[in-house]
Amino acid sequence: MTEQLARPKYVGGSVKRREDPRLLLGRGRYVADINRAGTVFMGVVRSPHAHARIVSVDTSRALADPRVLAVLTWEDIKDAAGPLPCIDRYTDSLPVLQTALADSVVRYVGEPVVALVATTEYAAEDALSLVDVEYEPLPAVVDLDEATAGATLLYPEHGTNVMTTISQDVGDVEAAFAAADRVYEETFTIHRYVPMPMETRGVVAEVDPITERLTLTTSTQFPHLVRGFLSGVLGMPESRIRVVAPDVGGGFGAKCEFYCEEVLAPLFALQLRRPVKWIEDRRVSMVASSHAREQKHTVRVAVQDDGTVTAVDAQSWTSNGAAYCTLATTPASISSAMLRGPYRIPHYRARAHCVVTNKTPLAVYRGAGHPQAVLVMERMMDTIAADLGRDRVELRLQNMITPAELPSDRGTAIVLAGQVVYDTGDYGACLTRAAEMIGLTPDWPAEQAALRADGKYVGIGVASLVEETSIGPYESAVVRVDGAGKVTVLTGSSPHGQGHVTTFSQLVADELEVDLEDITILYGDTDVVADGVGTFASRSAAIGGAAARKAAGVVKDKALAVAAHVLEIDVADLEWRNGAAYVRGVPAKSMSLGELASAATAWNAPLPGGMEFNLEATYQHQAGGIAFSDATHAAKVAVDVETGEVEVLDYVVVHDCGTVINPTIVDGQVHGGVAQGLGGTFMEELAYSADGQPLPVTLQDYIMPTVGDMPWIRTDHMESPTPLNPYGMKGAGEGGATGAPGALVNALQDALAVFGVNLTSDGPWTPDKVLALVPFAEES
Ligand code: MCN
Repeated sequence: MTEQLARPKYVGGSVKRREDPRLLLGRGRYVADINRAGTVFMGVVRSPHAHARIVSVDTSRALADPRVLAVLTWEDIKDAAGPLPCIDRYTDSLPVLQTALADSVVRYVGEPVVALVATTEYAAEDALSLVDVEYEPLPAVVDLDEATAGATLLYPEHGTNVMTTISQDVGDVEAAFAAADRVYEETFTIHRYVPMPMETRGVVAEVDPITERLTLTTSTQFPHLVRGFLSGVLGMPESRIRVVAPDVGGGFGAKCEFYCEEVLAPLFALQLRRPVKWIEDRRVSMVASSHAREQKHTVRVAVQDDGTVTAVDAQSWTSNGAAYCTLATTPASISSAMLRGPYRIPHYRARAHCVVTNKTPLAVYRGAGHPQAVLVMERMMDTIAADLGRDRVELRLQNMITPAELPSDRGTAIVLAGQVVYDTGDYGACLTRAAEMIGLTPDWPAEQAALRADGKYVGIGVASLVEETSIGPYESAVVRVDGAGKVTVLTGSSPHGQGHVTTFSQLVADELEVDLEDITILYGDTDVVADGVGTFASRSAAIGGAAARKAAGVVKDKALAVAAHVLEIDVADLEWRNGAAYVRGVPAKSMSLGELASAATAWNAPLPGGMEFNLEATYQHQAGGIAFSDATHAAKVAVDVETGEVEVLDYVVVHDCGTVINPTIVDGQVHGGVAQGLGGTFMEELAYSADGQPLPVTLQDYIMPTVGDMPWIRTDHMESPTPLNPYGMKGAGEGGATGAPGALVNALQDALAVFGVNLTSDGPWTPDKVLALVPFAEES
């Protein structure tokens, strides 16, 4: 027994975010805040055409401007810079990679064609109009069906616009359909929208005059991967490149991409030996940062009369835009591997086609391919329930995988992540709780009818999901303690809003039993943190956090060994308490973490058994599989049938991300994701004209939700720890975005079902589109 009260644990507590005071007081430091002496500014001439041949490029007028210091065209860079990588290409994917500048053909509006550097930002912007590019327009293909049909080809040499087809085959689909009592078939469209981080992208590239190394400061989610990509593209050893991600004002997937500007600015810096800066404006951000979501799905579902769903046969088409970017096939891969969500459905076939179109390249956005899959499956569950006259919750529960059936190998695979084997969770309990909280009980139809009799069109929708999180391969951490007993943690998980400083401190503080304030978390600089992977796929808590806590555990063991050595007793006679090594039964005899760190330095007594000096440890946590989080979203909406406006009256998320480190942070993650799902469902659309011009290019015509549009979100947590790390955490960063479109569209469907509607799109359900569903709207 210890003499002192046990120290309260931080993990599981709603500790206030440690990073917020600095950010809220305006002391954040983003790429745009970096102003080195002698900085020059990059501008990029972009294609105004969706598809055109470049006939000629004449930079003489720009070069004649005394403020213009250098210009790069394709001819200048073609030998210096290789194609930009796509890391999720399937082995049989056709090679359609981007280059830092277009070679002979442009394939989307916004594609970089020429880059220049001038003395000021204004001069760089002015000089763009001095570059003369002659184009010969080619027919553009923006429609997914037309692109798939292939009458117009983006890469004629491949003879098709379908660059990859991903297959998932589980069980015997043909036999299941032959034996089915009923078959439901539907086609769903999912529109294009964008991640839209508050901070746009930006880079500063500079060459250190002493070491001649290149430093790229960039607003990225994965500085270590950027270092590797840049090394590959420029053929420059990684040891000569330092990548820094300072404060990053959101990424949402758009910044786990490697972009042309991250190659062009370094090329100029190497040439001019001056710091080169580029900051993306919002207009450029909307055409030059990655786009998301756009897919079409056709599904056939085999069902028995008793409600058992036996098989799904799915085809999907993703509008990948003009070329493969860093994470090009992941959305299609995830939506095809995860379509069945929490449901057993023993027989499954999917063919997911990645199709090039004359639009901005499409990549991952919070949830990647999950929100699309959830929308499709959850709409089908409602359709089947309605047709069979079954309760929607009950039908779902009948088909849901139970805890007793876990772990469950689903027979599908996700690119880069591996086999889909659901680990832990109680999907039915999540659904039951969410349905209860929102009021989707057997009494709901009667309540709804009464509201309708009163002229109110109110609907409830649910969407249950299982999502891939915490994918590997590993994350690294270093934990070191100084002579003052203060702890420094280096992590490869480079945050951009998630609150890692707080949650990683909680994990390490609990392991070492020290105060949060004693811990400094460092990240985002490849020279400071030698090794890392990055922040995406809701992986940081489960992989990076586990690595940090493990490293702290190694440090603790080392500290105990040092204490045993100094105190000349057996390590078994020591115990770790309150950040110190205590001799068991002799409370007065102890050594603090600071004393132990001092004792472990080289100028003190040699350590036993060749132990390395200093209280420091490095740990790589390798993910032994995918941790699957789950949730049920439930939304209650009211439709104003006179105006088409939809009000979200109530919103519930019951979420299970394993062991919760910080409930407030997890709630915040869920809320943010729901806001993005709500925006996509009711407002946001990056639409294109038939000839490939993006229609909204400002935030005046691309409508985003504001706080006034947000419902009060009620969350509840369930905790099914994963066995894939010693502490049980799974990912929490994307579940909010993943479930929202499905729940909201199902709620809208429920509200308007009386009109015989069948919603087969994720929206955006703007008032005019909603009004078009109301038969008497025009007459009134
Ligand atoms: N957390 C926790 N308990 C858990 C799981 C997570 O307390 N069981 C905490 C984590 O410690 C972390 C946060 O919740 O502070 C999110 O953790 P995690 O789910 O591991 O996700 P990542 O940190 O890897 O973040 C990536 C994820 C993704 S993929 C997108 S997209 C996204 C997101 O996080 N983009 C964001 N959340 C975002 N939040 C902000 N503010 N900005 C973005 O761009």
